[in-house]
Parts: sequence; C-alpha cells; structure tokens
Amino acid sequence: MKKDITLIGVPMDLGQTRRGVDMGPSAIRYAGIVERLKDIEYNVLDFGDIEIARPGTIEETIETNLKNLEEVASASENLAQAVSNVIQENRFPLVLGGDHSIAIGTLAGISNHYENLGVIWYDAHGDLNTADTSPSGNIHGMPLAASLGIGHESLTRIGGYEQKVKPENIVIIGARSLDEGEKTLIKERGIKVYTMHEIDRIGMTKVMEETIEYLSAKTDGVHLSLDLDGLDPQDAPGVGTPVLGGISYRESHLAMEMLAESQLITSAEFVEVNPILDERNKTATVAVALMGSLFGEKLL
Ligand code: NNH
Ligand code: MN
Ligand code: MN
Ligand code: MN
Repeated sequence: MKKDITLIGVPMDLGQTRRGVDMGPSAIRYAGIVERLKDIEYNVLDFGDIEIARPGTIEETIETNLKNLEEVASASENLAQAVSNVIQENRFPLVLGGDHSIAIGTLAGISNHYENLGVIWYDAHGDLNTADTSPSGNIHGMPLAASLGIGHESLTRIGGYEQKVKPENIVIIGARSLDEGEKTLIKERGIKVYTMHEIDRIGMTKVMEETIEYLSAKTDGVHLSLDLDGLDPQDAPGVGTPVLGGISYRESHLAMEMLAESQLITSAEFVEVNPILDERNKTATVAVALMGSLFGEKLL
C-alpha cells in the first residue's frame, strides 16, 4: 500500500517580504528528509528544485498591488506541471517550500486528477485574502482564496482552469490570525475552521477525528498543506510571521499520526521554513519529524 514518494523543492520567497524562506527546501533536505523516509522503507526520489524567476526579471504588464505577481504566477505554472507529472507516474508528491504562495501551483497540479479534492490547511492564518482584502499585498496570504477561484485571475487560472477546491471540502486547523475579509469569506462560503479555541476546548484528538470523518465522507483525495507557523513559535521559530499561542509539537505529531492511520492523505506540502530566522535548523527538523509521522513512522 506504500506509495513511492517524489520530493519537489520550491525555493520561493516572492510571496512575502522576508528573505530566507527560499532556503527552506535545502534546510529540510539537510535535516534528513530523504533518509527519514527511506528508514521506513519508502522508495524516495528527489526531483530537485522548481525554477523560480528572480524578482523583476519578468516584464510587468499587469497593474496591481500584488507583490511579484508575474514571478509567482510563472513559478506556480512550473510547479503545477511538475506535481501533475508526479501524480501521473502514480507517485506521492511531497512539496517542500518556500513561502505558502506555492500552494497555488501545488493545488493546480493536483486537483484535476481528482473528482472532489479535499484540503487540510494547517496554519495560523487563513490565506484567504485577495488584492482587495490583503493588508500586505503578499501573495502567501492568498493561496487558499486563489484555489477557490477568488482573486486575481493570474493566480486563479494557473494550470488553465479555475477553482481547485470547493469551500465545503476545506478544513483549516490552527487559525488564530484571521483578517476581516477572511472571516467574512469563511462565513459566506461555509469553510470549516478549527481555530486554536476549538483545539484548546475539544483537543487535537477530537479535531482530527472530526476532520477525517468530514473529509473521508465526500472526497476522493486529500491534500495536506502544512504551514509551519501553524505550530507555536516555541516549537517552530523559523517562520516569517510567527503568531503566539499555536499548536504544540506533540499535538502536531498526533495530528500527523492520525492522518497516517486514516490513509486519507494523497499529497502534501510543508511550507514557510525560513532557516535565516531559525534556531539551529530546528523548524526544518520539526518539519522532517512531522513528515515521518505523516508517512507512518512509529515510536515502537
Ligand atoms: N494574513 C496576512 C496577510 O495576508 C498574513 C499571512 N501570512 C502567512 N500566512 N504566513 O500563512 O498578509
Ligand atoms: Mn500559510
Ligand atoms: Mn501562516
Ligand atoms: Mn499564467
């Protein structure tokens, strides 16, 4: 039942303004992801890195407040193609970021292989902004909106089609910093969200049981998009936009272990690891440990 895995690195930092997150894929490789997966008997292939244009090298033709729009769109197309090829080869795409804007390309590459894709968005943020609601103009705050088909068409039409995921097939876990426009969208579209409040109140076990039940009932594949800032900054300090009061390391392991047991996850990405802001590669090390659990590593 074990699917072969292909790693895809996306050294992208253009979706936000703090440099260093483009080194995330290297940091995660250095923290031993390939060996970790091979230790639990996976066939792992490292595709290498997606080509990312340098900022300002693509001629600006679109008038917009979105930062590096052309470069992000072009990288997204490249990533979508690579991810789609991996699925075609019947392998599991494991995408290493890079800032979270890369999810636009990942989902564009995945979604048309499924009838009804589900998405788990593990994040302190909603990433549901558009040019109109964004407080920053940073595209890493927009990938979930873009994947719903909401926002600038250079982002919503990656892969040549719109709406990669339906609102009722999304579960956001760990939210604690939502912008006003995002809150409105969540309510209007009926997106399921477990904020930190619910995690505190009912516990991660129940959150994951409910999430798995909710998604397995109606989807034929589930993508895990894990932003390391979903975790508490004490456990994952190497992120560009840390928010206090996050999910713990242990709770995150439990979540990954429950997903492994459920066999629900068909693709995954780990994003926002920024080694420049990190403490001795701790955040990449945490990411690798969580990937181990997601792929079925056991303590005993
Ligand atoms: N919501 C803010 C914005 O849109 C912050 C987004 N930052 C993230 N998202 N790291 O996961 O700019
Ligand atoms: Mn995010
Ligand atoms: Mn985030
Ligand atoms: Mn395009």
